[in-house]
Amino acid sequence: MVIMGAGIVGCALADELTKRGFTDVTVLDQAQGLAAGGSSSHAPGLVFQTNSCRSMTAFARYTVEKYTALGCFDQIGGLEIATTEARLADLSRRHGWATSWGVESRLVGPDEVARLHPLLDREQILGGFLIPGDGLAKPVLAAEVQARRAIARGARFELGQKVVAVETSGDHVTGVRTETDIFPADIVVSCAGMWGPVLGEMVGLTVPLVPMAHQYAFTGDLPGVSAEALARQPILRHQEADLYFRAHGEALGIGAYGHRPMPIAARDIAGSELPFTKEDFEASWESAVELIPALAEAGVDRGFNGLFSFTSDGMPLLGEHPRLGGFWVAEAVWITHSAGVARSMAEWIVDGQPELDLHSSDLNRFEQVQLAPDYVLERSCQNFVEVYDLLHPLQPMESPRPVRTSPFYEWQKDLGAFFLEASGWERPHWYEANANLPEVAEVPDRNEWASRYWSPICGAEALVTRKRVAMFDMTPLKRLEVSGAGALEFLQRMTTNNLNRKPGAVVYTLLLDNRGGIRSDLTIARLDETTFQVGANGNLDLDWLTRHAPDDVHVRDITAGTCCIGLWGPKARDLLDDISHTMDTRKGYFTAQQAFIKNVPVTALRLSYVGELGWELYTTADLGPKLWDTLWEAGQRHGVIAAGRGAFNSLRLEKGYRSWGTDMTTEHDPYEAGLEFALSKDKQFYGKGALHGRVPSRKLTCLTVDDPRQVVMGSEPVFHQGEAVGYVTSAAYGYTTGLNIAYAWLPLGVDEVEIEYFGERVKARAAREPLFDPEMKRLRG
Ligand code: FFO
Repeated sequence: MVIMGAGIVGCALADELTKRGFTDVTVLDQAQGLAAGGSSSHAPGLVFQTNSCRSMTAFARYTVEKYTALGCFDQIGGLEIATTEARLADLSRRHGWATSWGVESRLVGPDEVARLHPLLDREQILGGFLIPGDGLAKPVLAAEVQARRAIARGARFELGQKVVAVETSGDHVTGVRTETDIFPADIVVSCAGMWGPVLGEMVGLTVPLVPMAHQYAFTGDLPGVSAEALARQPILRHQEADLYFRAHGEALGIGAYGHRPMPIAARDIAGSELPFTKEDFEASWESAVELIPALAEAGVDRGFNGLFSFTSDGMPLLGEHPRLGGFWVAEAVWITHSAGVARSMAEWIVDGQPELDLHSSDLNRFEQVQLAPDYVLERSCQNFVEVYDLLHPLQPMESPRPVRTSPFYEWQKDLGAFFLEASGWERPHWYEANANLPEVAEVPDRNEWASRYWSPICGAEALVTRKRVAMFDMTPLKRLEVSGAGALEFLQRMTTNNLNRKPGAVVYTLLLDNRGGIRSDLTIARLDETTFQVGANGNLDLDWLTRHAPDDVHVRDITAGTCCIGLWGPKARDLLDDISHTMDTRKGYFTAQQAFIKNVPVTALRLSYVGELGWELYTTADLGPKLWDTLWEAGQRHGVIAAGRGAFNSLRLEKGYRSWGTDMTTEHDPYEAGLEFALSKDKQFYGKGALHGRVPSRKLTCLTVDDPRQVVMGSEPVFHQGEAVGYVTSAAYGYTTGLNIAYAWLPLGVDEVEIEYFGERVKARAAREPLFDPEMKRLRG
């Protein structure tokens, strides 16, 4: 194996791999030293573990644990402060994440903040969030220590070796060529940090990261403060001013994100420390002095603009090249996550599957449009700007938008759609045209946070769906066509349920990994003997199936060329009977048929994620407008409405349908997730062996929250008898049932719980699911 890059990620990975007995490792770097020349060389080493993302927090926890054990970490604590009410509320939300993800932390009052950090102007402080386990990593030392451990186990480090090419044969790597040597290898891991795009280009791989300069300044010595006293103060974040602080002897280091984004193309990087641009620091300095008045006297001694990697969604890039076997990437990784990422990468490479769910860091998570250089640049800059912003979980990026629109977009705009974006798609969340529905008045009010990116219209749309009929745009749902002589055998091997049914059958089934974890849940329609239409969850499904497909099977992404309307509600059949003579609307639940709806040929799947009678109606994109128009016109006498994602999410939770990536991931098996009904006993399938003898100790649990106004958003910690025992996955108010629903991962047998929400404990209790229509009268009607 060759690792390209001896920064902190490359060194940590060499350590983790050799620890697992994988000792034939060579680490190359263009620089003459370890952690020299790249981002690791200048990283100030602050490790704040708390992150909205579970796996990111897990990466950071391991980094703290490991570097502490290796003597490369000062656990002096991390302190985040609030000077506004909004930020204070946000700190309690962050405290919730830390609790959910198992990081000890507490909220502290202004006096304690002042005691912990006496330099702060006490008057401005409303409160703080203290994480005792946070602190300072020593990046260069950590790289050296881990490299030494790897070397002791047989790894080689070849410094001053600049990679000029990656050698390949067929669709696999065979080695790495440097300016002077060739290093044969079956596995090549690019840990080149912000040079990742350059190395990716050598193998036709887009590595969608953007190197950006970020300002770091050293103050002069602070008057009357000892280095010992400063060294005891926790690392500090003042997110409202985009600032962070640490001690350097008798001075402070100040990191600033408040300035304009300063991106640079990877191929143009000469050194990773650019000259300090003083004018960009002025506003940050003012804020710093305001918070820490003693800085006025200390002044700025020097600074630099340090380069490091940003991505379009703020997450790392981990995984294997989609088309070149053996070429792996672990980039856009900060010091904070370095050891954790390395551990997961080593598990992935050695065992075939990491223990943590990495879908949100997966290199292959992006849609093609999200790899456009302009998109990557604009979103990454936006991420830089927002890095410390107080972000609502539903808050979308404003540009570039719109990127992907369905064929129904013009109608949606006419109906006053409120759009949010996912995977580049514009998705209506509700339609202002529905504001006059009398049902709007039935929708209960909710707390301020939960009312953002929401409207009571969502509730009215949900109610009308259950009473009459609604059109949902399902175009963004990832669709694959799997075809060829070996298609059935292939899908039988890859998925858990039995697909050997007659053409016209639809099956709900799972993709598992080799540890029995859930990689995805799919609906698969057998259209003819050798053609299957797969309803999937995203690009990772395409990637996974493509990787495993034999030569006689074709896996094709048909999402963009097709479109889909979910026509659901008790009147759906009447509506279609009025306009289609070729469609058999009595054909059973979970069946597929091809038919014409007036002039439009459709593939109709009788299933519904919202739990109502109806069909997903697919046609080609060119016929999308005609399909919408036809259904809309015919629907008028049945009181049809267009309905958005807000209603959709509430309806599916009432029906207990899981959403992959939120409710369950590779960290969960089908028994825990309540999906054992999708496992076939009669066949072998990928991951089946790993399920043998599993006894679940936790369960995805349906909770109802007592207070209807406290609609939680997901990731909140759940307490049982005063102890944090789990966390919320998804939640929504159920408009038909009148129940405030939250799903949570909890130990078996836990009943009465409390959810911590903005620092308050909200009572909730386990409920028998599904909450709506357990007899399936609607769907089978
Ligand atoms: N594919 C399609 N066509 N439609 C979808 O809504 C979705 N999904 C994901 C990905 N693929 C899709 C899958 N999630 C059910 C539950 C979850 C789903 C899809 C469907 C469902 O109807 N479950 C029935 C199964 C009954 C049976 O097996 O016969 C049930 O549990 O009652 C949207 O996210």
